[in-house]
Amino acid sequence: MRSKTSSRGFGLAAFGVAAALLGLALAGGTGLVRPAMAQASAPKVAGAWVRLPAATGRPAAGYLEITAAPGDALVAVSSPRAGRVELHSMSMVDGVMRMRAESRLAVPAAGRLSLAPGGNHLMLFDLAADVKPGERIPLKLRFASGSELSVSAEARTPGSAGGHSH
Ligand SMILES: [Cu+2]
Repeated sequence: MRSKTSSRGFGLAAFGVAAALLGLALAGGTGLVRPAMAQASAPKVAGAWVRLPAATGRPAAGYLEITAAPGDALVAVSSPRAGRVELHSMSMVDGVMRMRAESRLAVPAAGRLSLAPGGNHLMLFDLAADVKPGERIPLKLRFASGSELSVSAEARTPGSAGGHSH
């Protein structure tokens, strides 16, 4: 009699656990969880700025901080204020810093891709002649993951920090 009661109690407890697990499984299956995860890996950009060229007709350099999922990559940038935008990397070749056009700039494992003076940067060619310091230059970024992001970069005078010559 006693053992029968306790086994019934155990049966109810087991049912409770199964129901809780089922509840978790259902919660995981709803769309409630997924947008939050997608948002965590969606690219974000901070501190975008463009250093205007010292002479008209020369390209401008663009810098920004990207936070995105490791393994994702910046693959294209366009701007209504520039004829074309290239992705450039910098590396030391025979003791001289050289820049090179890249088809993609990969997001490192830490999830942070930094485009800064002396390193990776954007190169804006055929800049509109009337771009002035202080203007916000719209940039559209496209990532390997398919994400697209529109940001604006503040145009700064040619003398702004970070030497860069072409
Ligand atoms: Cu460059």
